[in-house]
Amino acid sequence: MNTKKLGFNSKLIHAGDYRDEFGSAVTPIYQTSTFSFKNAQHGADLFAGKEKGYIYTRIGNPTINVLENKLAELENGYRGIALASGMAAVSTVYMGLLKQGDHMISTGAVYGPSRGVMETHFSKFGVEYSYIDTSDLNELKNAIKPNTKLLYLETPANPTIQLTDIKKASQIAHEHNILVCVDNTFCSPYLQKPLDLGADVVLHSLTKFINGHADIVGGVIITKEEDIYNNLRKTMVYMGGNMDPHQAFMVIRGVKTLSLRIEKAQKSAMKIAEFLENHPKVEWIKYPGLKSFEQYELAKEQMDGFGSMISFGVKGGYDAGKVLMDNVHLATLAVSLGGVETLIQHPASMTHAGVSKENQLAANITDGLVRYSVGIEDVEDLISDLEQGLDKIN
Ligand code: LCS
Repeated sequence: MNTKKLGFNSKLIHAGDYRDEFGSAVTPIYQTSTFSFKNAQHGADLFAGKEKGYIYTRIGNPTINVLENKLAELENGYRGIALASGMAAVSTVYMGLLKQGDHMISTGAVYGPSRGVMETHFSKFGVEYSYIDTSDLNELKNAIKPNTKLLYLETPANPTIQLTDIKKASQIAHEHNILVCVDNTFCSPYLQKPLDLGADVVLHSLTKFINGHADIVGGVIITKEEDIYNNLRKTMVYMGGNMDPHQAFMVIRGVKTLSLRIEKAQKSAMKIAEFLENHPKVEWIKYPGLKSFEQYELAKEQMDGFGSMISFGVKGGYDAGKVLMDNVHLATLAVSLGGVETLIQHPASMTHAGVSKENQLAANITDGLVRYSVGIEDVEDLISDLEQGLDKIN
């Protein structure tokens, strides 16, 4: 079926569809590491690229391909590459697009390990980097060097919820022949389509909203152009960060309800954000849907909804935040995000603990910051849970 012209929800269900010889309505799991050749010539032709078909699961697999095609269509991209984790996607992008002596500019408040792997591993191979506030386009212009090859954006950023204007930042980058990659994990393609806004590559931790059920880890890279796709596909195959067929099956199942889950969660997030904003024990709050959010206009323009990630600080800093985290019962105290269950965590000591204190503070990841990922429980229950937790703070 040609699904290109269908609406987003129809694509969620049908894009990438594959029917096996039995007409299975749901994509089967091809749990195999290798595929037999019809004869020696067939094998040689597959390896030479003269014939299309499957060879070995690290290189390609029918179940994984369904997921890759579905996600590429949802992001309006050329093709997708599924990987074992979001971090496999991040490091494959760095490995494929950067070489010794190249420079990368990145949002300072990215997911901790996306920064950590650059600072501790890619630096060993002579890759240079600048972590800046990419929401400030002048700062971005000033950070560009003759050897800058990649602009790596995360918007909304984890965990500060700071936004970067993808369209304008991409224009600036392209004037200098710099490729743009956007980590779209916090939005999913339901809320933001970076390739339509000018980015060259988009990636996700599928572990979050796209799978949505906190039961697998996975990642994907989607490119706009064929040549970048070919480069990154080869990088993935050589580095070996491929997804497993069972993982792919789980994500194909999970993503079908993406819009239903996000609609429900973001409606609740708006109510929770309003509750927190008006609570006397809350010192500050960042949620793109609040009129008080500094980048509210950009959020309305760039995103198709405000999402369900909230960051806030309680009066009394970390000690008070700790009391809250230890006293909520419906929200689970755990890292990760974007699942059907609400999660709460403390970035400075958990997800971003690998980032030095100095760099945390430069990126506004303060000790008092608590991150809240809204799930699909009843919003009244979530608010009561927060209310009784906040009451425990002196
Ligand atoms: N990009 C973003 C924006 C993320 O939030 C994460 C994980 C990754 C990439 C890496 O994906 P993974 O390898 O875990 O699939 N973020 C996490 C977080 O905030 N808490 O726990 C994991």
